[in-house]
Amino acid sequence: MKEKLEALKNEALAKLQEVTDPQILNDLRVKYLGKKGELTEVLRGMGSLSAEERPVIGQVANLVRSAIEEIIGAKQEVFQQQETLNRLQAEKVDVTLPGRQLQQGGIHPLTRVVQEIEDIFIGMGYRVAEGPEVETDYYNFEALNLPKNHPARDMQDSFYLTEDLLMRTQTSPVQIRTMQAMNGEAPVKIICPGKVFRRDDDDATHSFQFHQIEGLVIGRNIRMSDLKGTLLQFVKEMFGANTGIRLRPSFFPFTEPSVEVDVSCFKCGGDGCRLCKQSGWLEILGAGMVHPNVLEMGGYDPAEFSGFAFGMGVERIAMLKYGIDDIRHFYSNDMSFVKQFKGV
Ligand code: 2NM
Repeated sequence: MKEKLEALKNEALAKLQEVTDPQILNDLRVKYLGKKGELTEVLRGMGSLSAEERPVIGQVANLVRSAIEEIIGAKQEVFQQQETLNRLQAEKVDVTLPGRQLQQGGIHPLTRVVQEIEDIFIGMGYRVAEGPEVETDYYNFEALNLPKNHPARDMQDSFYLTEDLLMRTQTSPVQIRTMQAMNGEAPVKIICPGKVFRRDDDDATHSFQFHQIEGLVIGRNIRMSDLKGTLLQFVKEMFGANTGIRLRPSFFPFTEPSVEVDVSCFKCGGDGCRLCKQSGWLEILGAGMVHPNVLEMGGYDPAEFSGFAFGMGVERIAMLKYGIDDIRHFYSNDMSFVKQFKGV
């Protein structure tokens, strides 16, 4: 029996020594050490041994078992290390490869200018109000004191959707809606940014769709000097502390009196240059004291309340500020145009 065990050990060790595959290793483990394995098979014969022989053979059997277990253990260790190495190799990352290129976005110049203007007026206590781009004739014209026969109401100049609905031609309808929603409460201090639409042929300085920001203040004893001081403060924050303004008489149906507001050229400081066409001034705002009829339609008694309003074109300001020579650049989705403004 001892010889049998020795033979079993030698055979097992020889075979195990050569194993290169974990699956075969496991098969051999079952073959020799398993419940129905060859060692168990040999030990089954122990019953026929004498009392003196039994412990001796038992010891040999244990040595055989541990010798086989040891080599299996050692092999398992090697296989595991190999597997780890293989996995590391397979998962290897070349950290020197160039990274995936991320496109850096930028804020569109129109958005930038709108945000800048909003921030300045928010800093002066204004709220931002928004409203629909499709308007009724009433809010877009009637409530703004544009009489039925006014040339601006010509079908040729606006995008009419029905007899009564059109794309708003200015953002002032938002101001009428806000006034009415206030139920005669004062003060009102709002700016209304947004898209407006005019039926125009596009060229370098005209677009059928552009952006406006209009402002409105209503209260008791609001005067022309409040308008002047407000706009002066605005242009100083927008174009620099040395900027001045100049008011020229003008006409709008919704304000009386009305003014055009020029800003001293922020490029030459008023000396005259190409940007201001040698005049030293840039025309960027329209403004005036809110017409009594408009106050009334907004729900304010003109005997008790007064107000000022102003409006400016966002594209025009952006074009002056960034030296853009064609309004169509804003809408062309040309990456090389937009890219110039990233990080600006
Ligand atoms: C401008 C110029 C002058 C204006 C007037 C109003 C309202 F709603 F109060 F009547 N909103 N905006 C206004 C006045 C707009 O844009 C050049």
